[in-house]
Amino acid sequence: MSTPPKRMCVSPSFDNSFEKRGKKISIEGNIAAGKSTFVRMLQKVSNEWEVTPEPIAKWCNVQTTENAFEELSTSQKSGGNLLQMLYDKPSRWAYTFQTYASLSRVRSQLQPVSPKLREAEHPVQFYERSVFLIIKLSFSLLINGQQMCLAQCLFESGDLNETEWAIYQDWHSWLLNQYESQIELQCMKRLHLRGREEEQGIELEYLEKLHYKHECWLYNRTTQVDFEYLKDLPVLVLDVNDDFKNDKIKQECIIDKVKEFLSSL
Ligand code: UDP
Ligand code: D5M
Ligand code: MG
Repeated sequence: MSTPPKRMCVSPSFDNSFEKRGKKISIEGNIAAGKSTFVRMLQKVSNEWEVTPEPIAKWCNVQTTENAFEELSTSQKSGGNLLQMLYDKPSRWAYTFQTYASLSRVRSQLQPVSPKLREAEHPVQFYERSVFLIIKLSFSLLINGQQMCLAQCLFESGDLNETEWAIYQDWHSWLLNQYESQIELQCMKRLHLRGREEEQGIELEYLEKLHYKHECWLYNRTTQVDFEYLKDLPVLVLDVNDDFKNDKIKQECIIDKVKEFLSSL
């Protein structure tokens, strides 16, 4: 079978010019670090900025055809809750979860660019975790998560066996290849504050492991990555140890850092 083209049905000149102007930024961070809160804040800053939240609704209600980003209450859910299944029995569901999380992530990240963004002079797309990377929300002790970190943790804890891990790495690298062109207690506190039912059994140890993975991946940059160039991608580290959700001054300070970072790219 021939290799499919990397991009389909696009006008090369128009698409190129958008790709030249546009920037793609991924917001990475541990569970409950504040990524969703952060991207909601970014969405309001500029008409030229668009955010793609994590498709969590898809994982909590697998059969839904509704908005993949909108969390539903327990009574609204009718499909299988894969996130709950993962936390209830990781050894059974980790692989299924990784497959579905990757698929839904890639699908949401390949949504066509909105006409408004296409026309923008300096368009920026922010993704809440992604196959691309850059901004990391950080705490002083525990820092933040990406697909690979999360999957690797599940392998190291034995919830993905060697064969599953090998298969996962194989198709994860393949997917990246196809699409590459286009806490400490604070974290735990936020996790409980958010009160997502599926996550109530998460232990600090798991967040600590994720923190360490993120440190290696984005700060020390010692994690083996799929492509050499990923090692050199610029990373902006934002300390969100203090509450920024309810603090306008802190928000302005963070937004200034993001703008400065964008103009340096
Ligand atoms: N949160 C907060 N102050 C902040 C950032 C986040 O109180 O400065 C809360 C937020 O309202 C939520 C929880 O922390 O209840 C986790 O945040 P979010 O869902 O944004 O985290 P994510 O898992 O997306 O990183
Ligand atoms: O993450 C949303 C929830 O989904 C949180 O409980 C972690 C979990 N999650 C997300 N991606 C993965 C992968 N790839 N493996 C395991 N668990 C995952 P939040 O931090 O709220 O955005
Ligand atoms: Mg989130």
